Amino acid sequence: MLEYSMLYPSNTPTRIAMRLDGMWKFHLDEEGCGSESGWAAGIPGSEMIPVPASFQDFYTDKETREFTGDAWYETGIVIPAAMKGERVFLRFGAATHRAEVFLNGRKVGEHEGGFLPFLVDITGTAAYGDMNRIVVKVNNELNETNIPCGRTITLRNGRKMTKPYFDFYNYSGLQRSVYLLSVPERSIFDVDLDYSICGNDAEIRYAVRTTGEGDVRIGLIDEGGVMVAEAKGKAGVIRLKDAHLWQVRNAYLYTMRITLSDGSAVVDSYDMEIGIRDVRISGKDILINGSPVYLKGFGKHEDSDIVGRGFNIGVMKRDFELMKWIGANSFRTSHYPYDEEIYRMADREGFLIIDEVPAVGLFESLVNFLDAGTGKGASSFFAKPTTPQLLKAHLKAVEEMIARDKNHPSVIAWSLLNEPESKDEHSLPYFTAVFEKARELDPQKRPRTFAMEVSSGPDTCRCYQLCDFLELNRYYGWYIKGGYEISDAEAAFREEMDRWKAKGLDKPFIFTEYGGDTLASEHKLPSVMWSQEYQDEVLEMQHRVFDSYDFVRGEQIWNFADFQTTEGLMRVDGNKKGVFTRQRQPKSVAYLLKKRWESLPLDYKG
Ligand code: GCB
Repeated sequence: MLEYSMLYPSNTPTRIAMRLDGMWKFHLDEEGCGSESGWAAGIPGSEMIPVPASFQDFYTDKETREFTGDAWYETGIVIPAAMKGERVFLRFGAATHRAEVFLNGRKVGEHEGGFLPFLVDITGTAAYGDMNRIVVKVNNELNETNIPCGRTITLRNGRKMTKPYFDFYNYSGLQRSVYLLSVPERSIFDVDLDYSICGNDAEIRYAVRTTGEGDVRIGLIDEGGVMVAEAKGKAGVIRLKDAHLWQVRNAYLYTMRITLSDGSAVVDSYDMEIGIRDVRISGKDILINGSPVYLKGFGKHEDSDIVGRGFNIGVMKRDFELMKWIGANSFRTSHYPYDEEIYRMADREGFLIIDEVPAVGLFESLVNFLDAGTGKGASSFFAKPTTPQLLKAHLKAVEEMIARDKNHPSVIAWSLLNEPESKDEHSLPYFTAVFEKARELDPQKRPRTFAMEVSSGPDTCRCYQLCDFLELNRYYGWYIKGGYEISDAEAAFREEMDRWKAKGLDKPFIFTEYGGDTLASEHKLPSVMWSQEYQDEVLEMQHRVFDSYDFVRGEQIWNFADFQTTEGLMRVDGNKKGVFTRQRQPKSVAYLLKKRWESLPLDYKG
């Protein structure tokens, strides 16, 4: 059980949530001496950097960009005297990949895992009505005991370097907002919600967890500001006549007002937007409110110029506008849970999210992630001395992700791993533990799945039966028989699909990755690989295959936009499989997708 509340930080009549974003002091610990040198009490130098942002792309020297080790951040805040008597926290949206937090020179908390929030209780350490110094040591090294997996090596010149087992740049730092948060001593800690829909009516089952006793009341307010239902007690059922359902690309959000009272005095009050909908899998159908949906959309990344993986509200807005323009209805948060603002926006815009835990790179690779697809990795990633620790970190990330995201109507499924080794005998117990954890923690029992690369095939994968629907990442026509061999690629693709079909699984399949790299600068007639013309041809072939199998119930192309990766022979300054450029302008394939997605009905094949 998490020791802190994962509720989104908002101001309410009883709570204060102050964003501490802005310019923070910053210092890279080149010598690895910060801790012994007392930087916890104040970091050296006068360098300033924006928070939130990745630190890598601001500077002009390569040593800073590629820095591996501890990056130290510092800021000063006056903690209002009015907060005394409340529970006071620092809340980090994410610190990649691990952090230690110090307040006025004293260590107040730490956290492992770079893509989920954590809180640090500073109630007893804060100087109220006075200046407080916050110092954060953020470490970006990769290993095999935390997710995502990779290695950290030391070059002959003594500098450290990360070798990710995954295909995105190891951006790091304080990449999401930091808050100073005060909540009452007795407060609302968590809420579980689950829905049943019956004709025009809905049933909302709720369970509120509090710290300390008190009377819990629930109010449900519609979009017009009218209180349409009320309930009393920590757990109960709200029956709503003529409920407005949250529908795909047609969202309706109620505000749920939760109060904790002592007699007539309200001790805590918290509002959150909820959407009434249910998600089920029935045979090959993915059902939202009982109606089949075909997923159209993207695997994405949080990635943009200059701020890297830092949350950028403008980029978020542009991305949603582009997804609406192209006729998409969904995305996967490949390969880690995104900033909370993105889920809130998806709730409003009616997008479906497959929420992915940062379990990527669980496939040892000799060069980097590319070997994963060739099956060259070690045969037992899940039987190493480090496996128990890895599993512990993985389960904790699942717990944090579900605690954070379970009440977003947009979140329809949990993707619990991306492209792991799923072929050896040791994978099954590991996967089973992860899948069971997700089932246990999710009040809505949403579908669970993991994304499979090509060597996890119908005859080799030992774990696909755990999935409520299958996610396939397939690059026929790109990594497999690209260019003039594309006709053989199609044949090989169909052979694989026929083998899946022969299994008679009666489950939906989603393509969570397909496509091919394309340089926005290249046109060639006739096509060659990397030209925009070839990207169109690959997609046409892949779509033709999807359309031939009725159990394919969704397509999320890789990737929404070009994104940064580690430099190497396979990547021309990043992965160029974007439908849009990194600057969010369309490649020609965007028009092909727009035409297709606008013409496919929502219940395609349903
Ligand atoms: C994959 C990975 C993704 C890569 C992609 C590619 O299978 O899941 O992270 O970026 O392939 O472009 O190779």
